[in-house]
Amino acid sequence: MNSKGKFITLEGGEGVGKTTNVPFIKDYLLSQNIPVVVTREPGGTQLAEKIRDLLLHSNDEAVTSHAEILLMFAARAQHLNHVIKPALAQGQWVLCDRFTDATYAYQGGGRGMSLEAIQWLENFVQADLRPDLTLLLDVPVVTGMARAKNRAGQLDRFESEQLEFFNRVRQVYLNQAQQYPERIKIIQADQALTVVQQAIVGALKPLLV
Ligand code: T5A
Repeated sequence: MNSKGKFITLEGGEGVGKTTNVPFIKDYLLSQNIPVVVTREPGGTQLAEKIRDLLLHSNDEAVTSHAEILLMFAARAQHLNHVIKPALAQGQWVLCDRFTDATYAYQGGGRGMSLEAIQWLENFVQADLRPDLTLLLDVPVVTGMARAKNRAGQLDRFESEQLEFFNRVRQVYLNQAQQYPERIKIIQADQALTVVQQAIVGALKPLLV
């Protein structure tokens, strides 16, 4: 019997509904008697959360694209070794709000960093660890941006980017889904929440057998 847990990631551009759906997915897995650890990137450990704060709210000094991507992977290395790998090894499932597909989309698509460089860092930091399932919540960029803007609070460093940036982010996500159709399932997220959640359950079910 394979006692290793499954690794599920949730991806998509701004305001697609990841945070909204995390508790729903957690409750669904618990209702199936599956122990689940919920976490997020960047973040998930004390040090990685400090890096998150630097990445999202550093406004005093321009953050270079190289510094940004290296900080993303530094946080990821901490998170993998202190949270994700131990949980999976104990047979727990891990539900992570964003992971390396976000680096391809934001740093690769958004910032224009080389996808080969990202792939190299992915292999360096993760070795062969990849998610078992990625739920890519997809909405038109204008819809996601409008949703994010309607939320209370200030926009962070990424949310303050322009439409073109998010179009490139979305395009790389869709390219990733085309490249890895077995792992990445696209969920049409510009529908009523109940419809979105039905689609999420449909994508989760094959993992439960
Ligand atoms: N990042 C991250 C990188 O650049 N590289 C990386 O490698 C990684 C890991 C992290 C930032 O870091 C960047 C990307 C991000 O910019 P974050 O907090 O994880 O930030 O991500 P955000 O996208 O900023 O999170 P948001 O909270 O903006 O988006 P969510 O979580 O997708 O959206 P959510 O659930 O808050 O929903 C937004 C609004 O829409 C409503 C909700 O009620 C909410 O008001 N909504 C719906 N409305 C109608 N119909 C539906 N079906 C709805 N679903 C949700």
